[in-house]
Amino acid sequence: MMMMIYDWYSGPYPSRVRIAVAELGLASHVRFASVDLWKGEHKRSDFLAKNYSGTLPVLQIEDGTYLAECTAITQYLDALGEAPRLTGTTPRDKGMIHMMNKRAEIEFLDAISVYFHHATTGLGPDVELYQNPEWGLRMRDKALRGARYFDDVLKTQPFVAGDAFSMADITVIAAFVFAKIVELEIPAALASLHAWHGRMLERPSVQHWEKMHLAHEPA
Ligand code: GTS
Repeated sequence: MMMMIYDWYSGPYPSRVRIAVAELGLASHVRFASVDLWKGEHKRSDFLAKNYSGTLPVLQIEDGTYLAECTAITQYLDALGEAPRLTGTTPRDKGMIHMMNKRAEIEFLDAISVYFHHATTGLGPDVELYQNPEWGLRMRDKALRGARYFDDVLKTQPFVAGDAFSMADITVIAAFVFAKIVELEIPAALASLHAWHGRMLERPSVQHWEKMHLAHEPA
């Protein structure tokens, strides 16, 4: 089985799928094709034909089908194994992971993304055709509220969706990746969130992602 992932090596959303691939031991089954966000390659018609939304990453599976949306891609990859490891097995866990993953997107990761695209120079004037700085700043505040929420969650449980590592943890890891890029400081007072993040950075999948990422960085 061979699959293709269209992404950009340093992107926070792409990191979600790269970490999922590493968690699931699927690295030998994927190849990567680079789509340069900074040149706006994701908004060109050839890419839009693969993903209507013009976002990365996109997974192309063996029959040629394109799958976009990190959550959908992660669910697909997780379903390839004998037992799901990132998206839950019982109805309760599946529901809880889906909810917490969606919260991690809406309240944290997506909010940072909107801040980046609207209240900073984002991908530059050739790509950012409409910016609303006030909305961007509102979303920065929302992201910080989200960080406080996840800190509360992690005071009483070891992982974002409960007792086990899941796709929801990966989404919050990606929020930290994006926060670093936009220099959004996650307050040190959020001790449970930072302690959780420290544990996440020790996971082989996250370390593998870091290594792949550094390998691409210009010297
Ligand atoms: N909901 C999508 C998903 O979960 O896959 C969002 C994907 C997304 O926003 N990807 C970013 C993108 O394509 C990539 S990155 O910023 O994380 O590198 N952004 C480009 C744009 O113009 O919005």
